[in-house]
Amino acid sequence: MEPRKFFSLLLGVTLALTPINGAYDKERDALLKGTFPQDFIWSSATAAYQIEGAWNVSDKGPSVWDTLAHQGRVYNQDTGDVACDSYHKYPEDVALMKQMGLKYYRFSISWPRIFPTGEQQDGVNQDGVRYYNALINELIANDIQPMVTLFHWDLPQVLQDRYGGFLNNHTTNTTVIHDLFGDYARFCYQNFGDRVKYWITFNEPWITSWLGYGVGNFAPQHNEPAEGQYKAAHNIILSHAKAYHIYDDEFRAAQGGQVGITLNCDWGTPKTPADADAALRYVQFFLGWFAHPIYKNGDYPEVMKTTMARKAQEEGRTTSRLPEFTPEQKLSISGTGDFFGLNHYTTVEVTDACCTPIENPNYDTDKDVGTGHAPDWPRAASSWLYVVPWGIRNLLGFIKEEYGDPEIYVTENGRSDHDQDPAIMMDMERICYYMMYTNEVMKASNMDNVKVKAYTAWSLLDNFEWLSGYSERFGLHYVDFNDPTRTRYPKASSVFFKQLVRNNGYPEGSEFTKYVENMWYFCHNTTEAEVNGYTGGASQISSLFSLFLAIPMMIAYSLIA
Ligand code: GBH
Repeated sequence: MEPRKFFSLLLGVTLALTPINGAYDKERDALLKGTFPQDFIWSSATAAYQIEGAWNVSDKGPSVWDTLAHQGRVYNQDTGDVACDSYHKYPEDVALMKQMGLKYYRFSISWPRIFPTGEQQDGVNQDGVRYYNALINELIANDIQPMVTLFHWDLPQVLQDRYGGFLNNHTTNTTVIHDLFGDYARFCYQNFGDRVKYWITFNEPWITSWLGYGVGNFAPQHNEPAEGQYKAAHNIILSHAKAYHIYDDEFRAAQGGQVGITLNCDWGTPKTPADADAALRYVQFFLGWFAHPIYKNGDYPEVMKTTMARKAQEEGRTTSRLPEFTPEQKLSISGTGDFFGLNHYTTVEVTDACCTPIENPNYDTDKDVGTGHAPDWPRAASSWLYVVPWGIRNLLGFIKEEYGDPEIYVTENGRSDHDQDPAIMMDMERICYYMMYTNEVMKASNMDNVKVKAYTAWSLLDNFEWLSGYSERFGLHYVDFNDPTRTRYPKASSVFFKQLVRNNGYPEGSEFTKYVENMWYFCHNTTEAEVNGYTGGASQISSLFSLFLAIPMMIAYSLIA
């Protein structure tokens, strides 16, 4: 018998013996066959602090994340000092992408690696410029297009010390942080824009604002939960607009690229029909906070403004904790996105909690909602990451309706595993996650006519997962962080993803789609099994299936690869 047939048969028998309890919603969760539009962008993403290492080589300045990590505040006292050592090993990273057939790569530039203090007038780190030039050239030489994030959370520490970072005078005309970000953006356009055609100003300003300047568990650890996040967000939106206009005015004609921002949002689904307004409010406070000004009308969402005005009254304040944009600012903010960058991982169940005034208000309670998760939603290694594939389709539909049908680039989506021994190399649950989520994205594209132009897997590599350090692994490739050479090893999911890219979706009749069909109900069932009492969760299921399923599947894949 032909080996391919043999493994296919083995796979079929294994699946036939797998108990399926059928708790998925057969209609909503059904596999859609078909392909993405021809020019669809398949990509994978990383971020500077999470992979580069080389935290102090040449003149690189410290970032707020260097500071936080060096204070021992990360799980296991991990730091990004070496991380994946991509500062030295970037040709290997590019080779991995090439091997997977990826034509795009989303990475970020470290601001303090370019300007050690964050300010150009204090000096430029030429080795930093050389590094990004070399990376970009290596990508282009391998026919991979760079998609560059200017800010993925690693603010130069000096800017935090000198100006309060994004808290800098948020409502006056003497704010320097907008100009400094603009200078940095201009420098990047000047030096790299001949080759970089996709720019993302900020990655997830929600995180920087709320976790960085509100809660303060993320860098720069500023704890001011009543107002810090609103001030920071205000400055970030204005800094984004500045960087956008600089591109528009000085570079677009010559370079012809696109500039957008990447926003993160969990989809909010109402727990009961009575919670529908609350769920909308949740999404407006989360996504609309940034998307409404930038993609709609230069101003915060109406529901945020009225809610915050009412709270000001209740709290006996004369002004709202939500700042106001001036009319000129509104004009300059509105329409500053050539595309809509979206990072999405999970969904929450929302309940109405309106309207109990509380003594120490914060962004979470400002929304007047409660959040939870349905009992049958399986969870990844990250405590916050519940696997709810249909959530992304709902969110994409919301963005289409709410923001005038923009071109949407999914700039991150992915699933974590625990760091455990033996390593999870046959990462079936990540395969299932990518399979189910990309299929929902395809439904949004092909059935709902959402203009989804790109899908980006987070992440190319296992890397420094912020406060969780190296304990949560999101990679398509495994990195051994105890090995000084930081060797990369492909996980099963990288083989799966390669097939997905090659097929540009799930075309009727292809070998790949046949495998996916075989896997489909298993994927929905695995996640059920985890909930229904496989207490070992990810590990137990993965080791079980590495024996019975993953190994034959891997071999089968390599035969059709
Ligand atoms: C993205 O954030 C980031 O862009 C990326 O850098 C990151 O590695 C990836 O996702 C995976 O997390 O419970 O207080 O520790 C997604 C948003 C940010 C949501 C961190 C969960 C944990 C907050 N995530 N957050 S906390």
